[in-house]
Amino acid sequence: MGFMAGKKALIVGVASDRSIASGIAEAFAREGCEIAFTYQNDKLKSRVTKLAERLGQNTDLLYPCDVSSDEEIDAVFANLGKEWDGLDILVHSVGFAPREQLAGGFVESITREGFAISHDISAYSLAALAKAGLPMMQGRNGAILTMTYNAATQVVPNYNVMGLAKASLESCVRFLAADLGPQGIRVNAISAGAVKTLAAAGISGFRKMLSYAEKSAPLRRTVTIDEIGNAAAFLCSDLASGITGETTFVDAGSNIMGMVFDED
Ligand code: NAD
Ligand code: 0WE
Repeated sequence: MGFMAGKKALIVGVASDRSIASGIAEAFAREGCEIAFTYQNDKLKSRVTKLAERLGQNTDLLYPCDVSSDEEIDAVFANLGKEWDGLDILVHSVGFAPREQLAGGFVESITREGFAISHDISAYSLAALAKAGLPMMQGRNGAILTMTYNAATQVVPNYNVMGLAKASLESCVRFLAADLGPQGIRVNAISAGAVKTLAAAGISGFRKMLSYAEKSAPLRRTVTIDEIGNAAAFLCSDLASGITGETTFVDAGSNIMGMVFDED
């Protein structure tokens, strides 16, 4: 029996088989967790359906949810509440800034609108989902997990306003953890190393970033979505019952390096 047997999870953020959320779903399913999913829009519905089928999950538990809409967020839990008597786990694996925010200098690229959108979709949405999901999560050792990136605290070229949004997201994890802890709900983040997903496609210089990680990370490689999924399964399971408000790195050790020398 898996270490998540009997748990019920909602996963937000699957867009393809390469999504970090797909790696998380894979590990959750393997450990015996039941999973419901949301999808951002109709274009992505069939991909999420295929993943749910492959993982042997109930394909009735798939709900549209653009996290910029309070109505869609409310509808997810109204509908899920008709199927499940409660929810143990909420996974938030969503990040977005308008593409032009992620290229060029920080000052040059940032706009009021780019700031507002990136913070709304990438940071506020965690609080919004936690708020709407709270009634279903009460009284059952719940766990909430989000995905962040080291550029929240260390400057990474071109990540720009997303770095600010991730800093806000990590702070949100701590405020949620403090607020929901008394109700038995734990809130954590995984800070993942760079992985080639849709959100990384078309980012200029992304290949260079992956090869830099292969040269500089203590493990001399990048991480896989399976490795992130395994850490996520641990953090959302009762094995992590003493851990809340934390940001756990799953990055092959990259974040510990203060300086890196060229090996050749
Ligand atoms: P991905 O493109 O597969 O996933 C991003 C998800 O965000 C998609 O499912 C997309 O539908 C969703 N999304 C975007 N805007 C949305 C909206 N308005 N409403 C609902 N959903 C919306 O890419 P990923 O790399 O798996 O990203 C998942 C998370 O992991 C993000 O928070 C990202 O910042 C974080 N992360 C990624 C990396 C990396 O290198 N890929 C590293 C560290 C952290
Ligand atoms: O969080 C991310 C990706 C976030 C992201 C990606 C996109 C691409 C498509 C947010 N918004 C958008 N908007 C789009 O239109 N990562 C951690 C991956 C990533 O993205 C970078 C990175 C890394 C690493 C962007 C610049 C520099 C490094």
